[in-house]
Amino acid sequence: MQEGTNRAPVQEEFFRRIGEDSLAPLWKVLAGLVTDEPKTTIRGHRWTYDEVRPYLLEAAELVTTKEAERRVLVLENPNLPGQSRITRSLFGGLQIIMPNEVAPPHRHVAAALRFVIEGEGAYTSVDGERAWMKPGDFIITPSWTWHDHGNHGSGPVVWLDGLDMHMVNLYETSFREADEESELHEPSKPDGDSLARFGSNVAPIEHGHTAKTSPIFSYPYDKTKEALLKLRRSDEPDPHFGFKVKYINPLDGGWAMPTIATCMQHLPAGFKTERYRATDSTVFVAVEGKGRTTVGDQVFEWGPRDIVVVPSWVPYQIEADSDAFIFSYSDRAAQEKLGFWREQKLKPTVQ
Ligand code: GTQ
Repeated sequence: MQEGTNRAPVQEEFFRRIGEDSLAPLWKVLAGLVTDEPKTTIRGHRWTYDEVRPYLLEAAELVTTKEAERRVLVLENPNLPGQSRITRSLFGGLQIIMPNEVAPPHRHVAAALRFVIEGEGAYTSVDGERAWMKPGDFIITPSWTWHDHGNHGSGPVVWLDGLDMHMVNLYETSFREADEESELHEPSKPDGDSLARFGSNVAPIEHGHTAKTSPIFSYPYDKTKEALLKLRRSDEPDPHFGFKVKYINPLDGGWAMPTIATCMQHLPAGFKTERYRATDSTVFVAVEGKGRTTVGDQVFEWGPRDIVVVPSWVPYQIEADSDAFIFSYSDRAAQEKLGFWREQKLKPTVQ
């Protein structure tokens, strides 16, 4: 048919007819499917711990861990309400467990990270080994491992959960199992067993660890902080990262988890990173220090325990007013494996 004639009614009728046979014209949707650059559906956002903590304590009054299974307040990206997403691909939530409570054992294909925010005396158990939690610790629950949590301390314990279930669900590969028989699994291994086997740059000669996740599942904060402070003694800060380390799987040097990338970063007081962007929308949690993060045209002030999310491909800068330690997680580990991940180190803007 010639261009210029009014083809709209004929086209509409055609679309309707092919629609009945489960067909659709690509040319109507192509630009939205294959975009020139990332068109993020999430928004930058900050949750201050001061505003969330009272809700967590209220939740602890309202529902038991037994009823809730996991007593978590989901950090919902304000652009994606009701979807339990902090970024497009990742879940974020704050879990609270009160003294003498347990969260019962289950396992699922989705993997979780725990980043400890407040309190001491709680453990998370992974396939029979307990990791005792301290603020700043990064702990992994690998895919399909039994896990339960408990609090032997005298106050509430709160941690940030990061899960990859949206990736699992994208591929429609979710399985889950709960142990209806028992409220908790008694430890079958001594505390610190994984760190003893794999945490000293050695591994048992026939260790048999074939899982894709690091055999170390607890990365204590004091060790990570010490590594960063040692870097600071001998190196200049990187203009875009300050001092930044990635949590690695000691068996292959890759990311500690197969889907989720995790890092800890140190910015000395007064340091401001240069503009940077990458395709992995990222969740940042301040452990120590105060400062602000500029995300496109948004500015978020943060202090200890505050959480900031930065969308894919939006330039951002982090500025520290006092010595800062910042944990972060994103889907970069998955993106790299698929060949999707890109970054751009932007030049300083001329004033
Ligand atoms: O602790 O097992 O935040 O299964 C969401 C789903 C935590 C957990 C969450 C979970 C868990």
